[in-house]
Amino acid sequence: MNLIDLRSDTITRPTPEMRRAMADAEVGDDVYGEDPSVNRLEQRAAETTGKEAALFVASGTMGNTIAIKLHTEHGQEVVCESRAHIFNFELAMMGWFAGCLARPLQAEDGILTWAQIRAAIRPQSPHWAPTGLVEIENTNNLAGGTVYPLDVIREICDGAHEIGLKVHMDGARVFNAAAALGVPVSEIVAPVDTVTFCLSKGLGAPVGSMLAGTAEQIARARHYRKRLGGAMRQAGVLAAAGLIALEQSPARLSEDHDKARFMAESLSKLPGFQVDAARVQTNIMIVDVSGTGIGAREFSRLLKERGVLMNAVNDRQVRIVTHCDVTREQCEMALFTMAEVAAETQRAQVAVR
Ligand code: TLP
Repeated sequence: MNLIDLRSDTITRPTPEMRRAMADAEVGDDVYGEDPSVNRLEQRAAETTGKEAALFVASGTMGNTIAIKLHTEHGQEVVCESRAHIFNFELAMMGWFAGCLARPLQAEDGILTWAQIRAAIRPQSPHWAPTGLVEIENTNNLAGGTVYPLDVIREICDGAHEIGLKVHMDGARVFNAAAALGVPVSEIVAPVDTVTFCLSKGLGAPVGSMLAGTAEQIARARHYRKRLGGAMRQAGVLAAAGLIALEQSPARLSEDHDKARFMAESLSKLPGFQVDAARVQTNIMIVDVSGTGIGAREFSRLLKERGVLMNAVNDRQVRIVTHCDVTREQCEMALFTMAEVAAETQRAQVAVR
């Protein structure tokens, strides 16, 4: 069966051009700083983000883990949004590696404001752990790929910097944010201290993420990467694909956003589904399927039987992610299958009654 995979943009496969570049990559030992492809990728990532330096890391999780360690001391708190990847999906690495505790805040659409963050910052006290870092996720994955407005990022960073706090952006999908806003990534990340972005999601590379910041921070980050077992040798084989992803893929991300908007608009008109299409800004949407009369996990299972994959994120909602390896026709097929499952479950319920 030809599966239509809407589980994540992480499932994208390298393009033929990426595979060719991987085969032909110039390589060396990156632990000696001698891999020309890795060096080129790190330089291009620094230029693209407008930061002094960048580091190639194995994953977004590794990039975020290192960033948190860079900015904090053991026993501090990291302020983040309640749906943040660092809080929910990184195996408590901020506790395990950096000795920090999350201070999660709930935000409408997953977009924090400075006013909210300021209220959560711990003043000096014999009872409270001091705040060590502010983290913002852009786009906010589980809030449905929502995008931080530029002025909100600026205000958060100005406020945090004024009281001596650093801001890290988990920009796993910051290129999607840039495509949605129509601005370069460098403009989005200019006020933040460090940013992680992923080559292996919407940009389509097989492996890897980048962490960007000052030269001093990235030099320290190199030590932490080694400690995490992330110092790779002839990693240029991977970096070569990453370079193509960085240069070529951002221009096509708006196609993924169009496919997502199309799906959201169609779903908002289908009985049994709830999604606010106007809020779908990028390639992710969270859809409430409880109106079909079955839970999200069962819904996802029934879809899978019919060749469509999407993940349940809780009992009521599924997440749909569009990407370069799913066509508009496949999105239409997926909609058709979703409508079919909803109609069948409704018919079954009427029959039981
Ligand atoms: N997200 C994955 C899953 O882990 C949920 C996905 O399918 O979306 N930050 C953000 C905002 C992410 O969405 C992810 C991955 C990461 C970091 C971690 O990246 P990796 O998987 O490379 O460690």
